Amino acid sequence: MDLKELGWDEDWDASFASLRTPAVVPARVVNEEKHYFTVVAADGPFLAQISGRLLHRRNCLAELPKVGDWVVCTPPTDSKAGAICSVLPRRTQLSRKVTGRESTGQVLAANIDLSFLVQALDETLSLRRLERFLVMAHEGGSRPVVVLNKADLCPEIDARLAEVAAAVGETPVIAVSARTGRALPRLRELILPGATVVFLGTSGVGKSSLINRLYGERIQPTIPVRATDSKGRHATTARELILLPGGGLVIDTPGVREFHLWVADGGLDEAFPDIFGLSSGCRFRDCAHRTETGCAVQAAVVAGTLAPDRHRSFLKLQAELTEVNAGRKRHEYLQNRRRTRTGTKAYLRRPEDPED
Ligand SMILES: Nc1nc2c(ncn2[C@@H]2O[C@H](COP(=O)(O)OP(=O)(O)OP(=O)(O)O)[C@@H](O)[C@H]2O)c(=O)[nH]1
Ligand SMILES: [Mg+2]
Ligand SMILES: [Zn+2]
Repeated sequence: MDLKELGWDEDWDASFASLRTPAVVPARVVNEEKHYFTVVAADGPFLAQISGRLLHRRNCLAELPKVGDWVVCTPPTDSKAGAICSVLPRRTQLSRKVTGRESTGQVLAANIDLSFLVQALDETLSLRRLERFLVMAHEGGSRPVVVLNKADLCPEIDARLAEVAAAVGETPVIAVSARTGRALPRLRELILPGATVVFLGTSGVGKSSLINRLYGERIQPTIPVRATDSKGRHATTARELILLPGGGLVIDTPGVREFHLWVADGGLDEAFPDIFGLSSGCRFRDCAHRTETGCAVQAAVVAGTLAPDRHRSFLKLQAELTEVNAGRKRHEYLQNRRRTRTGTKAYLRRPEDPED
């Protein structure tokens, strides 16, 4: 297998150089089970476990290998299982806040070039949810594309497209149908050889159906949505990196129902370019666009040039991020204190991976 097909390039080579020994190989994580990872190296796939050293050395859960990571491995032998010794620094990643836990981030996938934000063109379509996914994609460094699936179910595609386009600014929006094949060649063209594309969206929007169509075979299971509310039933249960015939890599993910954002620095501005653009007219540089005087964003809402919903949505996400950032600082402070007291022991637990 040519590693280039999996996305390997000169920069990865440079990042691997200092870790290179005759005993190790670079490989990409394609699948994650409870205690095993499937990785693919030049000689093919094998199962690997996290080495004890890596488990000890890491500072937080986010540093453990995830689907899409490039890792340094010792391949399995007759007497020993394969082991992941290190994770090469990620170029991009998708993270969310772990549900039910105070302030830890969970990396969903690593080294993503494009994020397909998939929604269905039915009553489940939600601009608010789309905005949230947009912030997440931008924040992690991947380029988003909005994919509106099930176009065959929608009698007024152009109107819905216009609504969505207005909410996502420059982000490309494509209406497709996994059922009829509409616009699938356009979708396929976006997935360049060696590039990694993640499919994100709630359960039932048709992520796996689209991947099956792109692959040309039914490789991922799909389940019909509930007739009453068009909601899915979690057909996909694990994230998985898939090499498409003809090149390009896609990651299928289980539907996320609700998620909280995790540490966005620039993601919010990029997901709301209209508000970002307006903010240069605010009187205060650090204007929060809430109650400040001389706020150009509030003025635009009053003048009717910015939708009140969009403003509200921005404020909500901004508040969430402020809280996440504060929580994260608190958490890091406490962790550092605890680590100096108890060594690494408390951190050896494996993360459970709640999928909602
Ligand atoms: N009408 C119509 N139905 C579709 C289309 N794409 C997918 N479906 C149906 O929607 C249902 C859910 O599709 P899946 O591909 O399982 O959805 P998913 O996003 O992978 O869902 P999870 O794996 O649960 O996150 C299946 O019954 C599909 O046949 C489409 O373009 N049009
Ligand atoms: Mg699926
Ligand atoms: Zn303002």
